[in-house]
Amino acid sequence: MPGTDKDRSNNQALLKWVEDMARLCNPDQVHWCDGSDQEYQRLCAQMVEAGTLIELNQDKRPGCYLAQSNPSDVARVENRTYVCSKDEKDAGPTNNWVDPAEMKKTMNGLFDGAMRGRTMYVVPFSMGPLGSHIAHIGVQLTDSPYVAASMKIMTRMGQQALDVLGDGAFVPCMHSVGAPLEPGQEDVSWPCNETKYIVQYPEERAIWSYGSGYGGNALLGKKCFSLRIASVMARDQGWLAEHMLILGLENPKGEKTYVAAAFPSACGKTNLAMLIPPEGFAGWKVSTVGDDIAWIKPGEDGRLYAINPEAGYFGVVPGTSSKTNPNAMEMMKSDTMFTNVALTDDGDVWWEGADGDPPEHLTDWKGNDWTPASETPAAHPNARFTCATTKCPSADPAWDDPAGVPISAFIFGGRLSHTFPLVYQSFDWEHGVYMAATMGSEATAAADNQAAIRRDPMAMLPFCGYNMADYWNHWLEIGKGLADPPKIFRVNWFRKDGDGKFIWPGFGENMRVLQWIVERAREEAEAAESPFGYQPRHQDINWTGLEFGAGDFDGIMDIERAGGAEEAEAQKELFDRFDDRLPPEMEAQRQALAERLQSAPEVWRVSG
Ligand code: SAT
Ligand code: MN
Repeated sequence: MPGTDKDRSNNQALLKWVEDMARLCNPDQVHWCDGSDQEYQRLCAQMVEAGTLIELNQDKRPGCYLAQSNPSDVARVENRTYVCSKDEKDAGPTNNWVDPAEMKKTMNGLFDGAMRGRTMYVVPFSMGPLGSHIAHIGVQLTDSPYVAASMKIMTRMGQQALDVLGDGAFVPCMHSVGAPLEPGQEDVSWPCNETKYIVQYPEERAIWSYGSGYGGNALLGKKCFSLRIASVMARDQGWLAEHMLILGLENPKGEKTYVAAAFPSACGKTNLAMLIPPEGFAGWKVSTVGDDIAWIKPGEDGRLYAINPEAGYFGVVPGTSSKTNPNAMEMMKSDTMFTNVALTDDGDVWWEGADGDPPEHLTDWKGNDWTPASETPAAHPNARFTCATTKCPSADPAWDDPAGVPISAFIFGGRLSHTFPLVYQSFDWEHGVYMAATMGSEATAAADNQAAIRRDPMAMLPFCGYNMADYWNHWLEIGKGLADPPKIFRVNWFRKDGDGKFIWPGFGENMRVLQWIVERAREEAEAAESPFGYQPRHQDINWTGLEFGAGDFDGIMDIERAGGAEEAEAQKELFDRFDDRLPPEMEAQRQALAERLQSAPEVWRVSG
């Protein structure tokens, strides 16, 4: 019987599931992935043969490949993503919902025979360090060799995961590109289907994904498991599954502080996770535990401990250069899978925002000729690199520590051109949860200072696997149980001046803000009290190596009473969506902000 492999696992539930799914999907063969380097090499060679991968110039990019996806399959599809809880109210107003019984009928229909002519890969993986008490095991069944190979880079994948699993429970992750082959039918380089479904069943802790081979739609350990399903597990088990990077910051005295930070997409999370401090920060060291997801659990000492469930990066490539992210540039030199960047004539890769001038001629991500005169970008804006954490020059020594790292601060950031200061700290945990719940970004980077804010609570809008209001309540509950809760901060790198120009230089200079955050977390730095929270004064920030006077600082830190009041009012729209599920603490915090603003000066300035 295809699918039974007694040598690989004795887990009866797993063996039965693989057998049942093979019967449903009807693949030509079943391959249990062992996760070895040889297996990865074989998968890549086979994909080069099939035209899915281009082997890059091995002198310039050893161990690197390029995949060019179907132009209809280039990013996560949020409008095709479903949280199918039994009760629609449990999915909440921010998720797409379909009754699970109905969705299962649809899925069974779509998956029936979906893998004909293909191999079904059994991909066992651990999210988190093998055997960690914070980690969990998943098994993905997929008919995409690109996904199987990517999972080897992105997770602890293979036999070790089965060994840790033993006869325990795993999250079943079903995946098909939805492109069965009839006998004799020739394959295409990037099979996928116009019809796409990314389905989570939170009560069963199961995932079914159909029709896409790209990123978070297909690498099911990432957003589907580590955020949507894990957030539900975390709610039930008393921990947190968050869309956060994890950063280690060591001061010149050798004292290390770990922080976790949540930003919506396209706010430079990977760059911040690999930040190199500017000159003037001699003795400071920044290290990377993770760039996208954090699983965070209370420890016996009353602190929170975080692991990065992933083992690799799936980072946006366009815009990456020696200026914006030297560490990522270093990683991409070898052993990297690129997707949807452009190909140079000598078998190297190129993207918008790369170092130097664009070459005279390229093959763009769609396979067409491209020159600097072309009107379309050479690389897709969501082009990605997939690379193992072991290759990250700034990898923290504890990135794979099963115990996790202690978190001293949470940072929440949006992309906001007005109203919000560069940085401020919450008065306490409850106020911090409210600050995180109301975060957002402007829908467009409009210069007119009028753009509406798209709310993205905790940067979890597309990733929370249950009712967002219940999730806020879970955050409140977690805080109550902590003897030493992390301090909570909001940051905004994107404030603009009257001429529509960014005030803050960003990138490595964000280190100045991080230093203040670390010192606040360690109770070593001072602050002024504003209507929003605690804010640094000019003299509280390390300015070595940067000209940024007290006047400039006022411009990025001040709070206009009218703008603040408008914001407090606008937040009501968000809260009203949740009816009786909204924790009363959230509305009380909103009203308290409105009251503080009422008695504030027209413009509150940090310089007094
Ligand atoms: O495609 S992913 O979900 O992995 C990346 C992202 O959209 O944040
Ligand atoms: Mn992300």
